[in-house]
Amino acid sequence: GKQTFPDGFLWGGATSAYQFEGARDEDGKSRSIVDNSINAHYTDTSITSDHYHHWREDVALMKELGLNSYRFSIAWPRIIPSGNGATNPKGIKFYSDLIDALLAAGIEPVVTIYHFDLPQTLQDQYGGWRSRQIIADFDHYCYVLYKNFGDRVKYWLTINEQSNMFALPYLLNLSGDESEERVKFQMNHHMMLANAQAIIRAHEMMPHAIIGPAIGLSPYYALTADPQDVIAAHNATVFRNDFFTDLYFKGTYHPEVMNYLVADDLVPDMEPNDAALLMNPAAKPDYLGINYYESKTVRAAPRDTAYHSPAMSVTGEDVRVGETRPGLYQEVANSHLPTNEWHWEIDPAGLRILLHQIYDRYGVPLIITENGIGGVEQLTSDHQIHDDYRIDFLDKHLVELRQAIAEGVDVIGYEPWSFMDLLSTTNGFRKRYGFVYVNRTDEDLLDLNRYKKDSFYWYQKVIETNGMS
Ligand code: BGP
Repeated sequence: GKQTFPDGFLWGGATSAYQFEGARDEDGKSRSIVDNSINAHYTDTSITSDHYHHWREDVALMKELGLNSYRFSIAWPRIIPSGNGATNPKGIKFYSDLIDALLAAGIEPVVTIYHFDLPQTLQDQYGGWRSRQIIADFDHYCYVLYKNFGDRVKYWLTINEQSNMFALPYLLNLSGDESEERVKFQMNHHMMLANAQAIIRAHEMMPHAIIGPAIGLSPYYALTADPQDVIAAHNATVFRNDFFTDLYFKGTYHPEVMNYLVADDLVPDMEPNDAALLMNPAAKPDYLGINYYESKTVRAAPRDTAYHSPAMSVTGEDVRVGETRPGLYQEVANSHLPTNEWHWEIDPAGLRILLHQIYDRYGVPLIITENGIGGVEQLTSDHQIHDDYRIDFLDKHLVELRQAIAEGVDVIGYEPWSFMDLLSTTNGFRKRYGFVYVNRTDEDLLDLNRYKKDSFYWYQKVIETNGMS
């Protein structure tokens, strides 16, 4: 018969605070930069799935689904509304109650510390991640979390998808213009230092904690066997993957990226102790969270090709433009792969390829912190969602995941995006990812009732059999 997954494998589902909780302005919470900037085209950000008021019911659904883990994020502006001042007791209580309910249901919390939702006040005060001041403020926020939840939370994720600040600049109040390249590398440098400090402090305060970043990664393929295209795939891998993961695990700037930064006058300002902090063995992540949605394909890009940021449109229409770094690579479509409704390429084998690449390079445990497919869905008159396309997508990815594990890659868990429908970062409620449907549209809140989709029953079986089905 088929192999199963390792004993103790974490079966979960993922969400993030600003996409799921709602209660944007309630109980002392202040606004984050994404509350204010995301999805103005579609829907407001005030209610989303209203998890803040439905959390007991939502945890009961997790239990019914059979989850033994659940990835969610804590909203910094709910915990410390001023960004760097007093702690909000109501914010602490919300997450404390949630964590207790999860543990009582046999569900291990996997907590993301930062999922795009920087307090707006820090953006206004000093430019947020542009300033070194953010490192101390982030450290204080981490201290508050560890102190309040460290006794009960074992699995921590520092910063979600730092790599996507280059792909989705509006997550950081940036425009994606080439003139912002330097500031992006500067922000990235500050995030790396904040990440290192968060890990050191976690190891000091919570000796049993397991902590690391969650990053969005794709394997990069060459469009053809022309060696110039193969080099382009290497370049893209270095710039979009290894650059970030080397800083996390080796504490050093990849030399090819550094050469490029020097040549283009993009080297971030650094202080003398930065290198020691990044290379401190106590700052090394215990594991790496990987968000995987698709592979990418590139070809050579001559020096005189126009620069293009990988920014995806927030209007959600078919306007994805391939990222182009002149002289290095240009992203193009892969004719071998089917696509979803938003032209994201569907590539289950890409997950296995990526896992091998990362595991070969760092040899650390990995956890899939996101994987999934979004689609437009319509509730039937008897409250069903027949999401066969999601079952097919997830099933094929699990086959590849299981094979990667059989081939020796150490993967400890799978947290598909998303446990329940929530606000899509790029497409509002038009694009749904959940195992559970939330009855609302972008325009109309309806009743916010929860309905189990066909994929809910499928995933329940998967978990019951430890991945056999
Ligand atoms: C990742 C984010 C998630 C989630 C997911 C789906 O980049 O970490 O927050 O939104 O992508 O993306 P989207 O909502 O744009 O389809």
